[in-house]
Amino acid sequence: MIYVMSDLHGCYNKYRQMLEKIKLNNDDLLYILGDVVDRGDDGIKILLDMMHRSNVVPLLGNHEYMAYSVLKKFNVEITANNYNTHLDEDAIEMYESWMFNGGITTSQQFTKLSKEQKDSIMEYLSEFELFEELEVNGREFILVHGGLENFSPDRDLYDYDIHELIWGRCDYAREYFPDKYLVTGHTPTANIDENYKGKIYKANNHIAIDCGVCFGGRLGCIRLDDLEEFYV
Ligand SMILES: [Mn+2]
Repeated sequence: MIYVMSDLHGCYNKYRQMLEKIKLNNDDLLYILGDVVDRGDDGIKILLDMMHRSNVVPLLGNHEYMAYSVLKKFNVEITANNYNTHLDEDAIEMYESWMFNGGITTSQQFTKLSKEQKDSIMEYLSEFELFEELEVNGREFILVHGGLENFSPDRDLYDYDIHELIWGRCDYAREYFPDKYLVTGHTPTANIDENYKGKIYKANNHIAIDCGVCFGGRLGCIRLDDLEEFYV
């Protein structure tokens, strides 16, 4: 079976509860569409769990992108050679923007890790893909964190830049593909339509799965084989 969830935002307990609920086993595949870190307390703890599961496939969210960009810059030894040049204005701006977006919990947890754990987290984050195309049970799916900003039907998926894919949002009122489902996180479903508060949004060949767990909502998960929904 193939499952998809998104926007865990540090909610480790909800993540573990969902794995129990769907009874994830080694023959299953679980896609996590980004924003594992920030806001909630335990983003790093979730990453440390995910990276040891060969059947969990992570895609990049804007929060991993911010975390990775900043930590790459800050996770270096300051020496006599670089102390006055290492942190330029760009790095400080990136750090401030990450903190503004709830990065403090991730930053604090990262600091407490061993050198080996830090390196393995950085290596893991560097491998996150931007999107995935799948066919399951005769249905086609595109999985991406944010959306396909500046969408045009004849634009190739590889032509979207990283910001369009992870910061962009979908126009959920518009059907993008007549024959494919676009599965996204990033935009809490309550922001698409209040009636979908805490629920997976399915309309116009969109499947939006961020049910706002870190804002007191629920964690949603969808099984692509039969479009069954799960909540904790
Ligand atoms: Mn996001």
